[in-house]
Amino acid sequence: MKLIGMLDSPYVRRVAISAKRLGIVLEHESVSVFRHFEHFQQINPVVKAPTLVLDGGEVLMDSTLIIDYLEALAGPDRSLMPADLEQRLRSLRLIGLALAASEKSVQLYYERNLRPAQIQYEPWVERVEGQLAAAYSALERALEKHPLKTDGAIEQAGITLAVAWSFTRYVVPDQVADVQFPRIAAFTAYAEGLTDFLSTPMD
Ligand SMILES: N[C@@H](CCC(=O)N[C@@H](CS)C(=O)NCC(=O)O)C(=O)O
Repeated sequence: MKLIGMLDSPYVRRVAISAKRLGIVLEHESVSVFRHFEHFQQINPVVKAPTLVLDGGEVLMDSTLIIDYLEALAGPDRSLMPADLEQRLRSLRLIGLALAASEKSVQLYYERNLRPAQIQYEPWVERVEGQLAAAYSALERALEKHPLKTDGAIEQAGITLAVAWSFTRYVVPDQVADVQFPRIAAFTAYAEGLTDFLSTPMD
């Protein structure tokens, strides 16, 4: 199976790290949705990263759906999601917030780098900045209540949270600071030191 997309995308990176944690080997092709648009189009006409090309030629997209497929392939014993309902709910909530934070960071990045300055729409930018701050504030509060473990194997909530924070700090560093969100920053520092993160660098 082939994972298509650049690791500077939080969605591609969470799939790549999850596959490693699930014990699934993926071939990786670093194709950019911008610089290699036409090549990407030939693989997936919708040009969305990540794209997963299965051995039989089927094409999957959307990180959560790709991870769902990889989870099913790996089997329940290797799952990165807690089986316990209460813990699963907590994980799903963290993942939802971290994905929203990734999405808002992408939107700000696109706004700043793709849209000409003279047609930027400030009320939209402010709205997205507020949503980004709200997502990280809720995540920080959630970690205060229930810290993520740093002494066992990292799970999907931890992977998605750390990947999101590293991405936001990379693309819109003015929006978030470690001192504002100390628990998220500390957990990300721990995660970025793990072998599966170190072998899947963002840049
Ligand atoms: N919900 C999707 C989001 C994927 C996404 O938006 N990826 C970006 C790259 S970070 C992309 O494909 N951008 C090109 C575009 O949307 O045209 C997922 O989880 O995979």
